[in-house]
Amino acid sequence: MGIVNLTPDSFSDGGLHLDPDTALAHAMRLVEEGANLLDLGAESTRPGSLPVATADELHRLLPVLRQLRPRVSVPISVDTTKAEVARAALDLGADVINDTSGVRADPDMAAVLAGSDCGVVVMHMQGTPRTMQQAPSYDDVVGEVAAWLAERLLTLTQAGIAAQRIILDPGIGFGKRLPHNLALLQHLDRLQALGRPLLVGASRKAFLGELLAEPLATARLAGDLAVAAHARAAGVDILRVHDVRAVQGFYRVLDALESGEA
Ligand code: HH2
Repeated sequence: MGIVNLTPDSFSDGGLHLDPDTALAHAMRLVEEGANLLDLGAESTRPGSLPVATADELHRLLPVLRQLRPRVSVPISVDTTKAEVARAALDLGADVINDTSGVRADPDMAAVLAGSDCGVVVMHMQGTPRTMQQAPSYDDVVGEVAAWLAERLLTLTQAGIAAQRIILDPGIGFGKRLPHNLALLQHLDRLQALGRPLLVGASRKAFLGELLAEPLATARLAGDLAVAAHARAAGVDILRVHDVRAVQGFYRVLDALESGEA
């Protein structure tokens, strides 16, 4: 899953693709580089960020989605927690709604999703983006995230969203400190036991910056590749990344090394 941020303030690439033509070119480049799925986001969820007005989110998203949809054949996901944005995106041909609130932020979201046949990413977050990194706390992070995702799965299927449409995501970096992120990545099998595909998004995130002693988000590729290797070995279904070209190249070389063919 290649990330296309249409925001002025995303933590690693805010402002780079604000102009619709630049965003479109970026999205199409990610597909050329091997993205099998695109994720368009018009609201940053970085730690400390505040919600964006619906009109602003629509204004950033719709012109790009409208132009992109007929130009690429890969599925398009839209990263939003707002029912109105999801509805407009689905009308323009989005295939997946990626809701970082786990379909909790907007009381109308579940009904919009139930009325469509789109894929739905349900992500775990402790708190809200504004406050989530102030004091994340768990007794048993893996158990609590697994139980939370299981509860969301049940509630959403009862709301008319078939389980087969749902993808689960531990929400790396969303109300989690370094040990929490590591524990979740080390025990992905406990989340896979819920029986749904798993999405992992760790690209350029702060915990990698801590491990690498690298304050610059765009300089954390070594961490992204380590997560890519780990996720592949763990059988993660969707890896959400900024650097599609590097991750696809990394996988191609691993394929060659592991193929047994000389
Ligand atoms: N991470 C970010 C945004 N959306 N969605 C899912 N499902 N999983 C994630 O881990 C995830 C996500 C944060 O990354 P980014 O989009 O680069 O930053 P920002 O929220 O600042 O735009």
